[in-house]
Amino acid sequence: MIAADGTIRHDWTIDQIVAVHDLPFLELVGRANAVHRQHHDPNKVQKASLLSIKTGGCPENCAYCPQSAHHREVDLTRDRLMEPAKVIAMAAIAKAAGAERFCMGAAWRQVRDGHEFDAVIEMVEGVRSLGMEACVTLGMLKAHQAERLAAAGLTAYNHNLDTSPEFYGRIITTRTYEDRLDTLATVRAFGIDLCCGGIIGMGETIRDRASMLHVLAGMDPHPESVPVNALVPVEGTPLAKRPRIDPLDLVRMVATARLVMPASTVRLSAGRSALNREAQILCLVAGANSVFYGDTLLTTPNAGIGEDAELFAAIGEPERTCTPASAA
Ligand code: SAM
Ligand code: DTB
Ligand code: SF4
Repeated sequence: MIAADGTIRHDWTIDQIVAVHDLPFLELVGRANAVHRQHHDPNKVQKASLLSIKTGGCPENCAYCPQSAHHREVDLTRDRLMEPAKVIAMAAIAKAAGAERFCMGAAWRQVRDGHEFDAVIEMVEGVRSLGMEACVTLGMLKAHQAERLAAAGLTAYNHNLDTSPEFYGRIITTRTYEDRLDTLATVRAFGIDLCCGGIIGMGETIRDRASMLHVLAGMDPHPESVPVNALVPVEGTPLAKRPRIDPLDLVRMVATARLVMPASTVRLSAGRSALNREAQILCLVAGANSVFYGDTLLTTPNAGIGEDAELFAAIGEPERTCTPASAA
């Protein structure tokens, strides 16, 4: 049968990944949970906070994205790059609310040298000096820019494949899959962790989902972090009318990602606000071990902090339920 036994492998075939994905549901979740427990603390869920540091007006035409300048019908206010001091203050607030990682997103096609990139470097340094992990997603970047980000202490760079190589052309035509892979290789070359995943619910097949996981699992090492997003259909984008996915499809995707990349952090990302508490917990059982935390993602609503308090109370967060050192 399929050797999804927790061994780190880079030679998965698409057919094997489809076979894993299509296992009977309880078998799949059971196996994913067993592999998850081999590699991770089953009680630990990392909270990552997201902030859009530069919003809208992006020259790329990603069909799902409210920030693309091509989708003129979207109701979104463009915003210039935020001031570093403001961003760092927001990171401190997120830390106080329990976030361990702070992720900053800019609606850029690529990084350009100059005062804006200098400001991003200052943001990364500021977030790191708070003792938080820092992640940025800025589009494509060049070697000397990755080098500067690494020197600033950047923990991870987020750059998603979004979907399979086969389906990609139906979603984005302004940049190629190869461009994405080149950026990922550049990031890797400077020792920055990769945060790389994709979106389900855009009209792709199960084989497309497996094919995207095949590209990710073929990377050596695997991306340290793999965000699994469910499409948030936004009015005014070409994918606005896509139906929401069945939550159990998201569970299957999470479980499959866990089985083919046993040691990576699997992040339950966009689309969480459409899941009830129990569906989210099922994703955590199936191997997700991080969530985006905070009322908004980049431009769309996330699961609220209030609902998340209920979620975390239900699963019993060890670090919160233990007696704080100061009171011992
Ligand atoms: N411009 C940069 C880039 O694309 O590399 C960074 C920002 S971009 C918004 C980051 C990721 O958010 C995208 O790659 C995509 O996977 C995800 N995303 C954007 N809009 C989404 C939506 N409506 N639903 C789900 N995921 C979305
Ligand atoms: C990722 O994979 N998902 C996050 C983060 N990386 C940058 C972004 C989700 C964006 C959802 C749509 C929005 O809020 O604009
Ligand atoms: Fe631009 Fe990123 Fe949105 Fe694509 S996903 S339109 S690159 S902000």
